Amino acid sequence: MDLTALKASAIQDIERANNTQEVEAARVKYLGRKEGELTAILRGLKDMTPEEKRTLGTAANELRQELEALIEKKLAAFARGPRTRFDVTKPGKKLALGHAHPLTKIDTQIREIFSSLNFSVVEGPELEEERYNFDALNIPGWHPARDMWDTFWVKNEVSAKRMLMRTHTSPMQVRYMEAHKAPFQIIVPGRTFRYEATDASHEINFYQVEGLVVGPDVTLANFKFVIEAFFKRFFGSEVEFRFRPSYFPFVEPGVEVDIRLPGGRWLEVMGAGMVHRNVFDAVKYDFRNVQGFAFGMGLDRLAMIKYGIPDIRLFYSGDLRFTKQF
Ligand code: FA5
Repeated sequence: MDLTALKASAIQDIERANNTQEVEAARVKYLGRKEGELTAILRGLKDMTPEEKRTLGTAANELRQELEALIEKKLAAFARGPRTRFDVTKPGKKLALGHAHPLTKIDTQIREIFSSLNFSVVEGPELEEERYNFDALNIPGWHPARDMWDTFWVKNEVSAKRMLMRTHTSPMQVRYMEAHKAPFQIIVPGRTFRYEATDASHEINFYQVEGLVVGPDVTLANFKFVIEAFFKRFFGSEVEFRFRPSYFPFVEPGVEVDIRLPGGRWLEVMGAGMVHRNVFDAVKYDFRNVQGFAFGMGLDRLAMIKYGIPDIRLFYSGDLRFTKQF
């Protein structure tokens, strides 16, 4: 068989192969070591004249390379699998978009409202030193008020400082005043931790938003104005809330704020009061020149009221049937 005819038939066989076995059969037929047709030609070269060897030999070797490349390409195409065809007339498929968790939404709204009231938003560490969470807030080690915050203590293997997961966002009051001069107004949203039994309105891990306003003439009336403006923006003008006298070591006087639920029941949402002079002493502010109010609200509780969620534990259940409703 001459080389031109062999080439034509080999290319045809390879191209027409429908699967890897057929490609392999074509390879054996032309390039097989024993019976391959092209192999036979190449083997026959040794009996030819130098002139024939040069012309036929070159052409035969080129053809062998060509066929090998073709076979490789064909095999690669089979490995890739069949080509998919698209039906351009099919209707589009809706993408399943994720969305923010209800607590994230509430967090965003709170930041926006306070920013519009000219507050700065700052954040602090979740792993905290005993001094910031307690001592500098007028709660020394012997103080019975420490029992108000059941604490997750954390073993400290690098220094003698006692460490804990912050039980409230109030430590950031101290950190901020240590690093800044008055006047200022800040909020501190953040995660907090308490070693306590859970129920419908208590979690071991929840969120608070601390507020602190310090300046020369700040009064509790200013707090009342700010918090009323916040509630009205957050819940709407119908919201009902009340102040109750309360006690926190780092404020004097202290109050708690409740919000009326649809059923008529009151739910406590925050503690607040005028910054205690011992706290100003701890951060080296002169209590004769500045006053301040501070508050700490439960973000989860605000979310529960706003969305009518009966149990705080639902937020942390990881159940998409719950999360998707918001
Ligand atoms: C405090 O944590 C004070 N740091 C608040 C404060 C700040 C007072 C500044 C004065 C000045 P309390 O433990 O009451 O206070 O918590 C504040 C709010 O956090 C509560 O009103 C409640 O809304 C929320 N909260 C407290 N414990 C939990 C809990 N286990 N689960 C969910 N929310 C909680």
